[in-house]
Amino acid sequence: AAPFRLEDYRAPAFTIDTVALDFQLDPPATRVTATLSIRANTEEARKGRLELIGDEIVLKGLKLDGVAVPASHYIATPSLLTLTDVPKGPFTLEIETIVDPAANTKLMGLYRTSGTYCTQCEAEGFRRITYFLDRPDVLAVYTTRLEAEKSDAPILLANGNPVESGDIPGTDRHFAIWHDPFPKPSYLFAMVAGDLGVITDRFTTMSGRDVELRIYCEHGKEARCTYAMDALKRSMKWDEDVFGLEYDLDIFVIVAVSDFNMGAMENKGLNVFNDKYVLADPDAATDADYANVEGVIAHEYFHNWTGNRITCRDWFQLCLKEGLTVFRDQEFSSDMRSRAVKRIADVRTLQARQFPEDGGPLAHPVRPEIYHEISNFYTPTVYEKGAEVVRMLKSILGPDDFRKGMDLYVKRHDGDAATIEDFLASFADATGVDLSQFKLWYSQAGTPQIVARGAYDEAAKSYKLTLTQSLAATPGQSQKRPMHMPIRFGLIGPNGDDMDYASVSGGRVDRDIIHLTEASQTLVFEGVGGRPVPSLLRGFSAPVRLAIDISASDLLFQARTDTDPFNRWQAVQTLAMRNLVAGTAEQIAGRAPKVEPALIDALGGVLDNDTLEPAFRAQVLQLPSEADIARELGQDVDPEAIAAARTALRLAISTGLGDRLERHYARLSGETDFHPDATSAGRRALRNTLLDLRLARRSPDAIAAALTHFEAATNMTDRLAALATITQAALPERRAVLDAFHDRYANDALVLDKWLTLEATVPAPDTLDRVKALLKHPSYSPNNPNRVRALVGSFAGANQTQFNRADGAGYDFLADFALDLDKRNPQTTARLLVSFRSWRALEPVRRARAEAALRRIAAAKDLSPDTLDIVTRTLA
Ligand code: DPP
Ligand code: ZN
Repeated sequence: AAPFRLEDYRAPAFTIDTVALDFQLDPPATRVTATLSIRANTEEARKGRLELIGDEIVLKGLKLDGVAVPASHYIATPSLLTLTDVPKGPFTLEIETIVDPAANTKLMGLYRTSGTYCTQCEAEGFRRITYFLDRPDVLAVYTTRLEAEKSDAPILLANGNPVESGDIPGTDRHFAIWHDPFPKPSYLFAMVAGDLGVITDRFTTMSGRDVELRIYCEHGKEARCTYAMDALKRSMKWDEDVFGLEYDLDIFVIVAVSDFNMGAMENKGLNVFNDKYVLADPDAATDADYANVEGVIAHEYFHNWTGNRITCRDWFQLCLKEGLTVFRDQEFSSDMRSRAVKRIADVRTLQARQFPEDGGPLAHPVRPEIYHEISNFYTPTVYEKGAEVVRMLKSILGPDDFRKGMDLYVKRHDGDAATIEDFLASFADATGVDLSQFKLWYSQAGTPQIVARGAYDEAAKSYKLTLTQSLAATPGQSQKRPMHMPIRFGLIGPNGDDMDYASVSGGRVDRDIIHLTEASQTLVFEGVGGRPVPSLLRGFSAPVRLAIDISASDLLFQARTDTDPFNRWQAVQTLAMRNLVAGTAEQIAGRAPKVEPALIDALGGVLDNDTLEPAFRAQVLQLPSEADIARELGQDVDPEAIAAARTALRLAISTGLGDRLERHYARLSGETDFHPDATSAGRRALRNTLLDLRLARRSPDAIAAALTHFEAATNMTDRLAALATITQAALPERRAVLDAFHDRYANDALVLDKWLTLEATVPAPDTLDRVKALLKHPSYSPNNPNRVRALVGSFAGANQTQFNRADGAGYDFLADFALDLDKRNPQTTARLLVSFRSWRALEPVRRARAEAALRRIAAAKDLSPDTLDIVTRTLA
């Protein structure tokens, strides 16, 4: 099929003002009647040809202005309804279709999950319910009527406010009518019907509007929804306080379901969530789970303005809502928790997920300009790099002007389907700042590299800093232009404080921001009192790779003194990465690894520094991952050598820090009550990190300590941390603890996902066989995306040595698995195959085996468009 291109965008020829939907719910045969009020927009449209999109649609009836349309006046295929003779003036079209929710394993459109009817329409699911102008720039007012058997679906929900409900006399059926007064695109439509438990609450908005809040879940799980409700109320308050944005309906509903392709969905007034981002209690959820629930609840709620009230003109603009909303949820979590620790965690995610995408065959701009299958563009680039671009905008403008731009954007575009041009124009017009060069961040793919060189002239008291930016070619883009990059910085003086300077030339510097705009710029700072240690890219102020010629002793100094906590963490990571890269080369050459003593000093200094918050110290003590090292190397990657180097360094650090690990661990012990707040979570994180580092020695006492930690744990965070430590060390004791864990949680699918993940990520040669065996385990379910991701997704995405086995068995397994799953759930299949994205960076033997597996998938008949697209681009 031909690709979609941004440059081909045309405004819709027809407008749909209102949509009335009637669902007669029945598991194998739900009857949907859609009544659309339509009018032509263009002269061309007034000629009478109307095309509505469908996907696997079974048409049962078609009426225009109440009269059946003659067969000679339309052509209906499962994917397209063409009417050849519609009126020039406004008209009403009534479309009757039959849907089989029970057979819908794609989980797009209307489907059943654990007996509940639910919908997922983003991006292109609505066309699986009825024929429609299924594109985000067609905004209509929806009224939804649901009718079902009372016993099958006592709860009937749709977008908007409830209007009416009641029994159908003489039957065991009932109905409910919902009306959403805000015009919206079809991707934001939702309905849910089922037998569900609920918790309720209320929120009074800043203008005094009383809003009813409800969270629905499976019966018996209500108590696990209270944290999500608390997070929702905090999100509503925060958006008022920070952005002045208020909720707009009488009711806000969240439904947790167990079968869901995405994390969650921001349908207007009726958010549908993957239950892993709603349910949390101390016995079943880790601190990370709590943080994710808080972040995703906030994210979907924030979409009510950035996504729903202002939506996207077309799917090329996906980052307009996603990048901005990720930025907003990151800021929310930073305000709720520790800003420094949140920033480190977000940058770790960005580097682990987005950098490899940007550096491989799937690289695409934050705003793509071409796609075959939009489902494959819900990517870390659109989301996480999209958020970084908004963050840079705020750094360039400053917080006050950023807020002015946001206010203007909302004022100007409320009710619109907008573009990135509209978004940037709001900021440019509100502040007078020229953002034309900045806009390149939306169109140029790839991670820029900045090379920094500094020189201090003692006699002249001047410091010269040369910054050079470059950007490698990416698919479809060979030539790149220099971008506008905000480089937050400080010049650290001998006593650890940032030094003042008298003047600077060679570029624009605002407060602590260098505006790098040229390919290369030399800034000369005059009146600098002593030789500075440059602290660049503070807070990771731009999503780039920074190469800086800085000595180990200066990094150690920076780790001790930098006023920017992010760069203190970064200094230690840089030291560790240098060790790990050198160590990998030594493994390959068969030489003994050498450990930089400055690294042990830096780690020990942070560990012992009680002025630093525990969560931050835990982040510093966690070394770069095997995947991080592979990315840093960039070519001829040998995952075994990397793993060996990392194990050796962990042993050296564990030995070097000695009994300080035990001492700090003991000091943090003794807490029994569980509180999910960030401070308590931070103490658990540090204690669990210390346990893990100690086990790097694999001594009998360290093993005993890990087993005791597992047995004595009073919450999931500690229990899972011990289990992860034991399994990651591939200790023989792992079998017994994994089995004990499984049996304890045998009826809790979300916890069993953690178990599946641990099983799949053991770095041992028998893991692949274990994964294959688990595919037949009763606790696994082949059609549930969470189970698939927990087992197969973790194996392919998080087990570097075993997925990348030199014999290619890991790749062959993923290919077989994907070819089978593709028949049932293409979206989840395509997502799994992203694990192949860095295949070209592997050493030659593995590279050849990965390529063979990819080519085998590509050659298969009847691939879904999703999978065909990913595999084709990965091989290109
Ligand atoms: N539901 C997904 C998200 O919120 C897609 N919009 O990111
Ligand atoms: Zn989103």
